[in-house]
Amino acid sequence: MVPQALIFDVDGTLAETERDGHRVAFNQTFAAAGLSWHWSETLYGQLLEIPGGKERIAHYLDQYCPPQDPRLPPQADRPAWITALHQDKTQRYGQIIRQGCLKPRPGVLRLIQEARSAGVRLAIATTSALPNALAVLETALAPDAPHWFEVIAAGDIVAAKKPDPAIYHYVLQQLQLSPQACLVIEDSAQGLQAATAAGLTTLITTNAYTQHQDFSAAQWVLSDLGEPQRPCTVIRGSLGDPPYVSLDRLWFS
Ligand code: XBP
Ligand code: MG
Repeated sequence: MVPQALIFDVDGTLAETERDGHRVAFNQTFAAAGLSWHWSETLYGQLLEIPGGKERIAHYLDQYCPPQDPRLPPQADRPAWITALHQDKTQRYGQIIRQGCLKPRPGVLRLIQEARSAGVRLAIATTSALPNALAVLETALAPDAPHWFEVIAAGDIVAAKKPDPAIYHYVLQQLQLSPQACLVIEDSAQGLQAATAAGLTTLITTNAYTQHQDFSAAQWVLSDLGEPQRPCTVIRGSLGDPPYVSLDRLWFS
């Protein structure tokens, strides 16, 4: 059947936001806080295995910083310190996204418009903080794009982030739909794991940071959603010829 709702991930799926958006904002925050931390493009690829900005900072602190570094706050004060760093990063990320010319990934806007015209419901499920998700929707899609989505589930709205399925359970509950009625569009293995654990079918569009991940549980694995005049590369699943994603091609059982 054709899905009754499409549930989109944000970072890496709607737009390429990680390398030149989130990463840059983290580095600006670290510099402004007087920290000598710098997340290179390569290191950031490894850190992306930890979804969530606060969780990523905490992981970096644990794994890459000497425990007794006198420049760092004592252990008991670290959660609040990380929250403050992350708030600063969120502000900087919003500025970067709103200044820049963030483009949606190929086929994203077309598929969303097609869904809106056909009455297919739309939702967002992202690990990123809500202000960051809204900045991407408004900048990459359209200023009123947040209103296109019935549910925008972001960041700390659930206690456990992807790969935990909580965010997808939350979206399904808000939509009052069964997992069989919805299709998820994701870019990462953590996102796929979360969606699959919630019983959802997933279409993956890969990107430079995720292309080597294990997507064997996905129904489709594509380079991007493609356009009729600019087909995508199909890595898994059948899509028709020329390959690009449109609603009538998203049949699944
Ligand atoms: C991607 C993430 C996020 C961002 C950072 O989310 O893992 O943590 O990298 O955003 P998704 P925050 O792919 O689920 O959209 O700093 O706001 O957490
Ligand atoms: Mg993503």
